[in-house]
Amino acid sequence: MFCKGIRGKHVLKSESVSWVFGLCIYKFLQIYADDCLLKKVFEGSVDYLQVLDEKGSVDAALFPKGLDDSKIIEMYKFLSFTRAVDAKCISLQRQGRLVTYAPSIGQEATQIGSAMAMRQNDIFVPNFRQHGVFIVRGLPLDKFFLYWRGFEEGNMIPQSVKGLPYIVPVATQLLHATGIAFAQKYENKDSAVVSYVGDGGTSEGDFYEAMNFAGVFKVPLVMIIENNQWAISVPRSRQSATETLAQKAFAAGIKCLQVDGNDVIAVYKAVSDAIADSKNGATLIECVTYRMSMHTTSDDPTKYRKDEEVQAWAKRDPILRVRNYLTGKALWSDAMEASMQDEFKKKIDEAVEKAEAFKPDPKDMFEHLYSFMPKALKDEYDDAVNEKFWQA
Ligand SMILES: Cc1ncc(C[n+]2csc(CCOP(=O)(O)OP(=O)(O)O)c2C)c(N)n1
Ligand SMILES: [Mg+2]
Repeated sequence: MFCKGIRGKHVLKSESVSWVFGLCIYKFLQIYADDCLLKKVFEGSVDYLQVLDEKGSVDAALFPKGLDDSKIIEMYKFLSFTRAVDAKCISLQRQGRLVTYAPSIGQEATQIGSAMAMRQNDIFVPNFRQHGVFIVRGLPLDKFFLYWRGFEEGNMIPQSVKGLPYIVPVATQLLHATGIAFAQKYENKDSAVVSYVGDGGTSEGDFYEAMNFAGVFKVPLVMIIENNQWAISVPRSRQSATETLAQKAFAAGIKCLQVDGNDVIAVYKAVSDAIADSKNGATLIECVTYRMSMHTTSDDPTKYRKDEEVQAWAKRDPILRVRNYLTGKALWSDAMEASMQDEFKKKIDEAVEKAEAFKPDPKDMFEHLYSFMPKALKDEYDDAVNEKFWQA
């Protein structure tokens, strides 16, 4: 590095000069860079909630206060009834007695847990698969069968149910839900809105628009993503590159949580907490569940998913784990199960009979579109109300 100069003094060699110069520049840049480091302006994480595991054991620290065994038995009955109704609908459709049907088998905990968390004044806004929610909220069962037989009369939801009708256009219901939630706040009402969307629905513009509005106006909304891993034949992995669907809430500035959607107690707790906090704004809850059956009765899932996947999820069945919990505490027996199933069968058969006896009024096809009837329509109407027309 050093060498002897002409007068015998030690001087720096020229290559050493450039080395030291380089070091100075590096140090200078380091100090400058430290000064200019990007500041973190946002950081987020998503919590995951499970209370009741696959074996039926509960996490006592997370167990919701005030949830007693009688309520868990009630949950178990609703879970089982929803599955019995689903099984009946598939069977009826295969016999040509229902038009089409979208089963909820495997997703019952998400629906029953959330519906039981709602207070009487809360309003729910479904898509096309929330049968368990309608059941908990008291939709007369014959109306349910009527709708799935293809009669819109079945989709006229009684006021007491406090829910909107089934709706098929994916994610459009979220805009209605946000608007209704805004109205609750505007009118200073003590009620929240609970709405549902599938994993596929979270890719729709309506989903983001609804969340954005909910965030800005801090509306009392609980938006539940029923992530059943499939949107017809499109898997969750092709739906979004995000690790969770819950984190989409960050973009709208609303709270979020991911929940074991096959754990009715966790869903109940998450939705109860979100409703209790809804005066402070909306929450997005992703319930991780699985569609054990077909998308609808027109679909054949064996064409696009592996049986091993279905079998793995069967071990996480939402009903089985509640039954394990109850039998573990000697609160349920085979005899109780058998008498419950008999009771279900009777109830379901009566409702099917009533729905099948329904005679539509042909006038209904004409009466809801115009305030006055144009001539061409009036001619058709006259034919339709004429008994002989139908006999011909
Ligand atoms: C706007 C719109 N696009 C497409 C469809 C056809 N469609 C009906 S259900 C469905 C998949 C929905 O998947 P997801 O949101 O995950 O709900 P899931 O059926 O799994 O409950 C599609 C594409 C539709 N009904 N509406
Ligand atoms: Mg889905």
